[in-house]
Amino acid sequence: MAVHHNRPHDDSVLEAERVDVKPPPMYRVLLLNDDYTPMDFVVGVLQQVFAMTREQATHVMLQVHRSGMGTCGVFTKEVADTKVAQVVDLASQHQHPLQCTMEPE
Ligand code: TYC
Repeated sequence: MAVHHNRPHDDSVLEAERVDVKPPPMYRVLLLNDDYTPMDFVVGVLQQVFAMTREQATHVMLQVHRSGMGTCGVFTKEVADTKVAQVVDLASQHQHPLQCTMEPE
């Protein structure tokens, strides 16, 4: 999408500024299964960090538990980085081996 943002409609500027607006790269945040992290802890983390309802969080937790991996959401890099760090910090604080990672979409 090319948007002519700062170009006045008169001839007061010699060079029009062209601002190229495109969607930012997106990253998928993934949760990994393990044998030790309690299910209710995973559900709580998904509710806190990803603003899921208890029902949504339970659905994602069970998907991860059954298949080994699951998607928490797709975000811009900054937001994905922050959420991965929040999950890793919470798991570490409670001495759970829960792993969270991200991949480009
Ligand atoms: N497999 C864990 C258990 O049986 C639960 C669990 C689910 C752990 C999802 C991690 O990302 C995870 N207690």
